[in-house]
Amino acid sequence: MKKTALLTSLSATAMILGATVASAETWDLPMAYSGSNFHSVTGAEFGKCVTTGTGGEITVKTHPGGSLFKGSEIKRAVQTGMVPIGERLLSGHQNEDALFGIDSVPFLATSYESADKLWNAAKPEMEKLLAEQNLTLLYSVLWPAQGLYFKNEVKTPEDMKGVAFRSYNTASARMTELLGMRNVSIEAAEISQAFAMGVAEGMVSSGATGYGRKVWETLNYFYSVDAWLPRNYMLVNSEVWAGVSESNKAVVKACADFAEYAGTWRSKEYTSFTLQGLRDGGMTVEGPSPELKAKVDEVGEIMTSEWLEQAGEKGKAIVDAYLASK
Ligand code: PCA
Repeated sequence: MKKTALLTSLSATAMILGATVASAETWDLPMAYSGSNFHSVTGAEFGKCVTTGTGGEITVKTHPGGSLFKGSEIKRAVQTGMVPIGERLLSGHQNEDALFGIDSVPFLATSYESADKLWNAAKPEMEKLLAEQNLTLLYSVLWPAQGLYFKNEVKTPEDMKGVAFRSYNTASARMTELLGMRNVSIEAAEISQAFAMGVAEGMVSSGATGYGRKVWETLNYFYSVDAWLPRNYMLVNSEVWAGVSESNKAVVKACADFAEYAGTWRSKEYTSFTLQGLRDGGMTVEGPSPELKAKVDEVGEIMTSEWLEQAGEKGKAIVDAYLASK
């Protein structure tokens, strides 16, 4: 090889290496729930998939347990570009737009099958709303059905009066209030401590969260009312997303599809596994008494009409499409 040809080829190699180094980036990915929670495990696997699939051009670094941003801050952090990507329960932002609470309307969709149908009906509007907020949806995974946790036995609505009850979104807070209890908002990552200190004596949540947080250390009853199945969402900043190469976008999308599938599968498996875990921990796990069920249904009806009023035409169109698909 002639010297000039060698130099040309060396500088071409250097340019390629330089280009590769310049385009390598790290995506810090904040998540609200503890590292052992199945959403966080799914998010971590998604991150590994992206890192490997893009050959390190996008290296995803996960930060579970609210360690980088607290649950309530994650959406804003992604929207404003403080981080490129994040995972969060969107119903936590129902106060911004009622549509974010579509998955937490009591008794509208109480199984995985119906929750999927509701999601299919809601997805186009949700993606539009997210796009207006500089956010692109990558995947979403359901939590198992929500039941009522209490320290003391609850047979009648009277037994709930004045109980300090932990909420995590608009719907859980409103339900607390309508059931005659005192609302205390606490992120899942902090509930074990809150229960231990007596800050709250109950909550509405899934078996998965109660199991993961070992709530049997302070709570004794779980009533499986199946109020709703909320979703966590993996969101990327739309400007960041627009700058991703087509080939890396394809990798990220494939990893997202896989994460949605695997996360949903885990969520389903976890439903009975975690309820058994609560029993093994010493809790009574059963259906609600007829009086409790009647009260919760009544509250559900009030909340459904309130949500429909807040969500207006768009909300009604989604619910109608969902009901027609059932
Ligand atoms: N666990 C989360 C949200 C829904 C759930 O099942 C929590 O309790 O915060």
